[in-house]
Amino acid sequence: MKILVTGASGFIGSHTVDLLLQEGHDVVGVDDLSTGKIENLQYANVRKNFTFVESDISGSKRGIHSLVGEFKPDSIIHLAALVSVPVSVKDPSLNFELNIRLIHEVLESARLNDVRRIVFASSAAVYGSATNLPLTEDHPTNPITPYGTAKLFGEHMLRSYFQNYGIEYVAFRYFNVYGPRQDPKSPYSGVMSIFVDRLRASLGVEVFGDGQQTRDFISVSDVARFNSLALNSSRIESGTYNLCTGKQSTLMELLDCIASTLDVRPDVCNRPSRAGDIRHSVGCNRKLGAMFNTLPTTTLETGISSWISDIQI
Ligand code: UD2
Repeated sequence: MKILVTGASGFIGSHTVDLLLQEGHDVVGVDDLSTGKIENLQYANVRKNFTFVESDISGSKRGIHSLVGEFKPDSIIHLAALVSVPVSVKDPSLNFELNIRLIHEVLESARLNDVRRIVFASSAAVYGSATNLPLTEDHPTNPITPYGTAKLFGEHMLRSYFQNYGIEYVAFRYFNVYGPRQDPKSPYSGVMSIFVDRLRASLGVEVFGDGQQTRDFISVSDVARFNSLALNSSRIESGTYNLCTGKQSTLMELLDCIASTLDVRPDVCNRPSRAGDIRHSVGCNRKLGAMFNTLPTTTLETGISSWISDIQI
């Protein structure tokens, strides 16, 4: 199978590329290296079945149309995006370019080149404020930010291209993904990468609020596995799926787990709750399990300990 991965050198993209290569697929990865890092493709770049293209696929030079026309992939996994929710609020035009116009171009390139299937990185941000938990796929979608709204647009366009042109699709609503290669240095980084980074450097951490807020943390290794299943399963039911563990962890549980794995006593500074923070988030993964006959398997403890041993190698 020939697979095009957009956003290949990013956090989720690079793990997905590595797994697809291990499974023996021919992979073409494209990334403009604006947030992704070439070091993330260390394993991939020495593999014969991998081609890397450094390009901005939203641009006219080696854009998505020319790449899909040149490589003729069977499937595309579209992970290239503006990934920061706060940046989408500060710069909605950039969000429009990268998260709305680009999915349209990806779909058009697929239609014009007979691509069979698209896997798309959507987000739990499509739900907005939850009215009941756990979030199931039929929970109302009321995204609050330009980012969440763009992801919902992407899901609807995928459905429309499936209905009108027969292009199969899976849109995964990612919950809080964590693991190796997640950037801890941006002010918008996920809490796990910040905590791991700071505790490893014997620095204190900030906890916004009482630390009893909960999230559904999913390991990037599980995310890569489901991305591959969505691309490669012979039969799929096109649609949207929560990609989550179904387990709720409090921030303090998370901190304890990281601290005990590193064998440190965390120096915690309590801060007021972050504006706009949601209190609890957890997804239901029943639809995911029914489709793929498997569920995410990595517990928080094993995910954190394998992440930390990966950094220490
Ligand atoms: C995600 C987005 C965020 C916003 C939100 C909307 C990311 C990284 N974050 O936030 O931009 O769109 O969804 O629901 O995509 N925390 C600390 N200390 C820190 C960092 C975070 O206490 O140093 C807390 C934070 O206040 C929150 C929890 O940790 O209660 C998780 O934060 P997060 O940014 O990792 O994820 P989330 O789901 O709140």
